[in-house]
Amino acid sequence: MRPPVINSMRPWRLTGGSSRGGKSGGPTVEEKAVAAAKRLLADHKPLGLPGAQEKPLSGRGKDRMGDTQSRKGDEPMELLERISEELQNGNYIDVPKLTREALAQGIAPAVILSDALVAGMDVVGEKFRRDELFMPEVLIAAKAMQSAMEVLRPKLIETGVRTAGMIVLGTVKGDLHDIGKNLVGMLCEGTGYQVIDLGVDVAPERFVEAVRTHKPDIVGLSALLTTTMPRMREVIESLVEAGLRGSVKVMVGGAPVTEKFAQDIGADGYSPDATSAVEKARILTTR
Ligand code: B12
Repeated sequence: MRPPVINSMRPWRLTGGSSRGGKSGGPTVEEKAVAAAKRLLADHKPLGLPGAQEKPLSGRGKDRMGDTQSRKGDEPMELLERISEELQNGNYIDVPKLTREALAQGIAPAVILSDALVAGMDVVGEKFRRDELFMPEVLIAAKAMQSAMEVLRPKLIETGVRTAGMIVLGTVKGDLHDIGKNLVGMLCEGTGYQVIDLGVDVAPERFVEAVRTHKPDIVGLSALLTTTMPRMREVIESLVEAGLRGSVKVMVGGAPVTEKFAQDIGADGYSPDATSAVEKARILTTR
């Protein structure tokens, strides 16, 4: 069972904090939905439903936990498909287990990453784009991806698999919104990028310092407030002043940010959502 408030709308598309419910003094629908998504990310707990603490949400309200235990004798392809499927279900408990099993079967880490995890996340991204999945479901799938990445990361490093590139990510100074940024970070990480997350309220000097230290391919800037959007321009100007602008691509995003704004401030790329942010990152890092 799921709380209807989560599945009945896409809260980030609403405008105005009092569009539903807020007038009574209680939290608005947006606040509740976002708080639930944040809880999921912070605690690995599925929406705080009574009796559901041990289990993640699975696809379309159906509890699939019972049939996801490791089965002996899975063929490698079948196992990869199961990982992909469980990732799409947001099964963050079994996805890392199955990933371990795939490694134990001798499947190459890079194959698990591309054919199971990234393949699953691609489906999630596509369904999200078509409004068939909602933000909390995407966040749980991303969490499943993160859990599997924790298993895979050391193996990928061991086997010398090159990452797709490095991204330094942060929400600009004065802005505390980080849900969208985190989603972008997770999907980028899930598709092979090394992500260094500087957090929220990040001053231009910190972005500059991080570029100097880590030499990333991309700096990703997030802003959710019209009042903090100008900080993005300041970051770019600071990179120019530090003589680092030529060495790094700048990608910007956040609800009020537009393609035109990105061009005006001299950014290299803009994306309206996490899925297209990954595509944009790929374009920027293969140029
Ligand atoms: C949650 C929320 C909060 C939470 C933030 C919690 C957190 N940890 O993030 C809290 C309660 C703290 C908060 C505070 C405030 N908020 Co607020 N908040 C929201 C809310 C409801 C949802 C934002 C969200 O998470 N959306 C979901 C994510 C997934 O979407 P997203 O952030 O847009 O990210 C996607 C894309 O934009 C893109 N993206 C994002 N970042 C990046 C980066 C890159 C590089 C790329 C490529 C793409 C990209 O990909 C993401 C994933 O698809 C919005 C309303 C709304 N419906 O958007 C208001 C909203 C953003 N807040 C608003 C305001 C005014 C405030 C406050 C000033 C309120 C106040 N008076 O105190 C404060 C400011 C605090 C501060 N200094 O930052 C306004 C902004 C208005 C404006 N035009 O500036 C909004 C629009 C509400 C409204 N309609 O009035 N808020």
